[in-house]
Order: sequence, then C-alpha cells, then structure tokens
Amino acid sequence: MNPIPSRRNFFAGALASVAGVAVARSALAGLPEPVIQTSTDTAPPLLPGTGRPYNPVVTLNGWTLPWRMNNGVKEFHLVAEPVVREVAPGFKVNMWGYNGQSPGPTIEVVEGDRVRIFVSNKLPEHTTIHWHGQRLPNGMDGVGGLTQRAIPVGKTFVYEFEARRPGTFMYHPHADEMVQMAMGMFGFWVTHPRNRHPHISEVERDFCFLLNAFDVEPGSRTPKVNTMTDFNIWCWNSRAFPGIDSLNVRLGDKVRIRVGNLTMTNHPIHLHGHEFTVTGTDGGPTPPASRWPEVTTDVAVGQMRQVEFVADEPGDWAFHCHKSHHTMGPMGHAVPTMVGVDHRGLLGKLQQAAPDYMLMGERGMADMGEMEMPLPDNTSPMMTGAGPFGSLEMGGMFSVLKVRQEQKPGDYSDPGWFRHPEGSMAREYSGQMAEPVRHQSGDGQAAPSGREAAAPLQVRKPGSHAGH
Ligand SMILES: [Cu+2]
Repeated sequence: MNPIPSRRNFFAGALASVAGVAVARSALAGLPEPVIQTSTDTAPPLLPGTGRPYNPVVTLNGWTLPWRMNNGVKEFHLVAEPVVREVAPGFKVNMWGYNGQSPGPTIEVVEGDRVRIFVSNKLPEHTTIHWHGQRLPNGMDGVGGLTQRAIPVGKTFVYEFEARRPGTFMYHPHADEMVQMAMGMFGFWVTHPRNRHPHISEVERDFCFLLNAFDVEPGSRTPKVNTMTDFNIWCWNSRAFPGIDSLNVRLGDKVRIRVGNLTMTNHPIHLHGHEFTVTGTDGGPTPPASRWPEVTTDVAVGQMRQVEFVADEPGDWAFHCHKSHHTMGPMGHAVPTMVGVDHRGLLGKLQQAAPDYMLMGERGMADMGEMEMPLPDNTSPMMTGAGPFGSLEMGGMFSVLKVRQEQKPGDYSDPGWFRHPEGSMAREYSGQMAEPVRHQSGDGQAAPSGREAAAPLQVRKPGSHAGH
C-alpha cells in the first residue's frame, strides 16, 4: 500500500508533525483552530502524522498547513486576512493573504482524500476561494456569483470535496480577483498519488513555489492594485532576491520543482548546469513519451509546470526567470539609456537645475550592484546580492540551486557557498595579447569602437517597461 516507505525516513527529525494531533471528540464539532505562520523561512517538510502516507513537498519561503482528521475527513482552516510580508530584507509590504502570510500555506493531501476546508473571511471585503485545476462538484468551485454567494466579511464558509486526481494545483479568490490577487492572495495545493503512479516519479527533493508580482512604489508599503502589467516587484512566493532561499540538495538527488504562475505575464524559468524535463502541468502528469530535455520552461499565466532532473553537477547553480527585467529589484524602467553618452562637463550644470540629478548608466548599470545609493525607506535595491566573488547584480525572481556531496539526506539547510576544485574556475588571462585582426569593410562598419567618425550614436529611450 505504502508507495514510499523508504523515502519517509529521510525526513526523520524534521518538524514534528503538528498535523493530526489528538483532539478531543467534543472539539471536533467546532472549527479547527487556525494555524498562523509568522516566519518567512522555508519550513521543513511536514510529515503526515495521520491519514495515508506520502512524501511531502518543501514550499520555498513557505509552509504546509497542518490539518486535523475528523471521522476520516481532513479538515483545514484558512483565514483570509491582511498580512505584512517581508519581501526582501528591510522591505515589508502590506498584503492580503492567508494564516499570517502571503502566499497562503501549501495544502497537501492524497488522491482519494475527503477534504473539508473552512475559510474565514477577515478581509475588509467579501472573498471566495477557487481551487484551480481540481475535479470537484460545481458548487465547490469558488466562483463568486456563479457557483456560490461570496463569503461576507466576518463569516466562515466550508468547502468539501474529494481530491480526485493527483497533481499540482493552486488556490486563489474568484471575487474581486484583480484586487485580491494584486494584494497577494494565493496558495499552492499538492495532491500526492495514492499508489505508485506510472507517470509520477519518486524523488528525493520536491520543491514548490508560486510566481507572483506586485507594484509597490519605492518607499511605500501597499501594492497598487489597479496596475495591469507594469509591475516592479517580481517574486517567488512573495519574496524577491536576495530574500528567496536557495534550493539545497544532495549530489545525485532526483529533484522535482513545481512552479505555478499567478502573475499577469509569462516567466521563462531557467536552470543552469542541468537539463530537466517537464513532467507535469496543472492538467496532471505528462506521459513520458511527450517529454523532452530543456533548460528553460516558459510558465504562462495561470499555468503550473513541474520539472524534474537529477542534480548530478556539484556547485551553486543560478535558477531564475530569464526575463532580465524580472531579475531586478524596483526602479523606474523609464530612465533613458545612457550607455555611451559622455556626460563630462554636464553633471554640474544639470545638478544646478535639478539638485537630485544622478549620473547613472554611462558605462552600463553594473555599478548599481555595488554602489550604496541612498534608497527611500522600505524598498529593495535594483541590483544586489553579495556573492563569494562580488555583487550578483540581481533582484526579483532569482535563486540558487546548491548541489553538494556533503548535504545529508533530508537536510534542507544552506551549505554556504560552493568551494570550487582547484583549476575549475574562470580566471584572468595574463599571457601575451595579440592585436586583434578586424575585418575592414568599405563603410567602416567593422571599425573598432571609438575610431568610427561618421556613425551617429543611436540612443533609444524606452517609454515604459510595459509588456516585459
Ligand atoms: Cu519573469
């Protein structure tokens, strides 16, 4: 019956299961006590203490909601409420979420489980929860006005259904959706297979996180809820680099990462140093014959992609969205391009007219990663992150897959930076330099930069960063 007995031992010693704590029979008549999370750390996997066994997931900078068993039904209690989420060190945002955090806790159940979810509304307006991707009775689908009356302020509704198919799902409001999702209301749902499934592999590490985005003016604390596409805080689980934990695995581990997209644009998620296959969507596990190797998978809006690989290359491997504006912290993207513009002699005059005028980008923007520019209170730098060799010049949707021989099975702690074997790193060349041979065409197009006289400098000024 138990498809994964050996794997479960990996997590021995992890967080003692809060799930299924013995509850007095009389207490079962009432509402399950809501569990509130105060930490933004990645919680260790929550071992199932009751119900069918399964191999739990690890939610990046998140946690799994404990449940209680009531006459064979798994009971959860979600509380929709305003929360303050620390998005990155020193940067806190007023969000709406569930049980103390945004995103809400991950819900983990097993195929065939009967699930009862109490949803208490402590928001200033009505809400619902839609269970994205699930097979369920129509009246449990959570679409305000269509399948139910929205949950009024201060009330608790109950959703109940059987988790019919294994897979990776999401939950979010289907009431004033634009505002409530712009404020951070969503969560992950994993239905583990009941038995060994021909298209679902057993893995040593199983991570999940949601892609989400906010528009927060630097120095302010509340997302602008009417923004359509022009977001500036690009998050994994409502955290932005350097606030996103690394994914720490043992060399040789089979790793699964489940990524759901609840932003308003697509995100090509890219892993360095390994090839992966997409093994599932929110439609379920993909047949093995339909899979091919990739190093980037595009996760479109409202989609989930589940990727798998064997972590067989030791090191610190970048793992990020491939849209370069999504691996940056907040800044005005409307500033003109200054690369190649000579400001000498101009700065003083400009500062007489505009004392705050700052010269930036003349040699590219790499300086931004290290310069200690005064920032307004409560924001995050555009490019930051101290690595072992300097600034990473990143922000937003960026993390690191750390593959280590020494990582213990079931240990998710950060092993620190990779120690590169002697002779295995890019290094400065100090030998003789030959004069490069350049192709000379008649119109001087291939002339080395600085020697061409006639070519006019083309400076394109982007109007906004809409559409990224
Ligand atoms: Cu992206």
